[in-house]
Amino acid sequence: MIYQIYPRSFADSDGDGIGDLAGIRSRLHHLRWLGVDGIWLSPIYPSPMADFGYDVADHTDVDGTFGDLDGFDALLAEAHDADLRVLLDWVPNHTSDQHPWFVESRSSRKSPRRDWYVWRDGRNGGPPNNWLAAFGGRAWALDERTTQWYLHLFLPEQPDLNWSNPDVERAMHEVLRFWLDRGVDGFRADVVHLIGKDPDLPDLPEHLAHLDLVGIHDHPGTHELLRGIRRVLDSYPGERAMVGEVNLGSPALLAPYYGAGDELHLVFNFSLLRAPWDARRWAELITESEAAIPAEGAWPVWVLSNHDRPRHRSRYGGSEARARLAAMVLLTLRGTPFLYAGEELGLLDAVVPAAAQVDPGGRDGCRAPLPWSPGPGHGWGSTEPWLPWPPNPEDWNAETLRADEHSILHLYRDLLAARRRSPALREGRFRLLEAPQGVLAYERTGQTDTRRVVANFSDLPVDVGSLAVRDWAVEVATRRPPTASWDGTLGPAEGVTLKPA
Ligand code: ISL
Repeated sequence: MIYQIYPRSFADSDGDGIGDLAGIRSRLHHLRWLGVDGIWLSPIYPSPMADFGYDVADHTDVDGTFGDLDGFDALLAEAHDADLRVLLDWVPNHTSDQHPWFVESRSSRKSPRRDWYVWRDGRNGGPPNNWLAAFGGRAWALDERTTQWYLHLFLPEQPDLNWSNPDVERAMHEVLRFWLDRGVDGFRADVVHLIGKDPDLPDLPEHLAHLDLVGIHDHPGTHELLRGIRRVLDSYPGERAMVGEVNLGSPALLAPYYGAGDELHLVFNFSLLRAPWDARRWAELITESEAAIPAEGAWPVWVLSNHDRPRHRSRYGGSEARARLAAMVLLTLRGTPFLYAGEELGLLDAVVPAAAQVDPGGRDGCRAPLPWSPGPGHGWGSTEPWLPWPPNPEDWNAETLRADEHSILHLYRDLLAARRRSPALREGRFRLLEAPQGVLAYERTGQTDTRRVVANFSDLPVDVGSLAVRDWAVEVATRRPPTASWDGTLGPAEGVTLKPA
């Protein structure tokens, strides 16, 4: 299980209201106690923060807001001592417009780095093609001085790199080596499916022209680039992994990004993150994913929340019961679950008043700071962090939840412990079970053990006794305290993980 840390919002060591690396170090014990295997840090590099770090101005240093390289080395060493792997965010598709590469590239049409980015002449006085940017507007900006347009699939402050230039490929491999040499265990690769592009940059057909490229771009040229990236990782000792963000619609479109075991190690599957609260829909998506990413081939990834979407508890109408049930499913499916910091605390999105909004993508709510304790400052040493607290931090904070063994935090911990104990939950095969309406049920079978998960998504109590009473005992229940002897009914939004009696 990998735990995503959004460094600005995780923990603050110096009271400036922005999280930092020393803050993360001071909270590693929380992750160890919870049962995390590894952490992924959203970008920590020097950045003008137009997209809060996804606009990288220097790939091989740490932004002063977060600390410095020595602080990073210390964090890495402490994480490794605590048996935690460390993945960094690698942003290969674009840089900041303040990156020296781009400053040089835009300086003149003759610049030796001109071709490091995607420059084109305009068409009929307008941009070179009809592409749109992810944060609104067209995907091209005109550089007045050199009278050419550059491509930016995100903000104008995030020009796209030109990966068809071998010098760019080499330079970005060097970035990987810089951090691999320091000992990192791998990377989460930001929108990595965007790096291969048709050099003709053709218009999108009219029926797609209202969409930005992020959800639809699927160019075959990317795969050769991924194999090159994989070779860099494979040249290092130990296990180094690359998990790629590939934002394509259906699980079937993700499978090719694993290659023949020679591209990405893991590919995010956002199908549940995008799904409504509906047992049948979840069953369909899980079945589709199982078919697309079969046990013999690759290893799936599951995720319900991240720094780009409203938190899942907020998406499910704020219900704690649903958040608990979702956690049970997330942590018992076949694959590697990714947790977004704070979901183990059952956090809701913060309500961010218009005047306090800072993200160009409207994603501030899910990026609210994590409350660590009750009382002023909630462990941040500052009463005014960079974004408002999530709702009711007096109750919804790590310290208070940890003191209550029936809290959602303990449920996450118990589920992770159950996963660690059971080869079936860790690596067993997956089989969907027939279940009453509104119920998602499945079995996981390993070499030596079996588990069943029965999850009632509906708002009514359901009798699932035929699936689950005889021969089965409750191992983990989302309801706390669990009823002493289970009678085979599940209340609204309740679930159980069962083991053979
Ligand atoms: O944020 C989104 C929707 O709310 C997505 O469309 C997002 O832009 C997409 O998932 C790509 O995300 C990644 O790259 C972006 C960065 O802003 C995101 O934070 C990152 O996760 C550009 O680097």
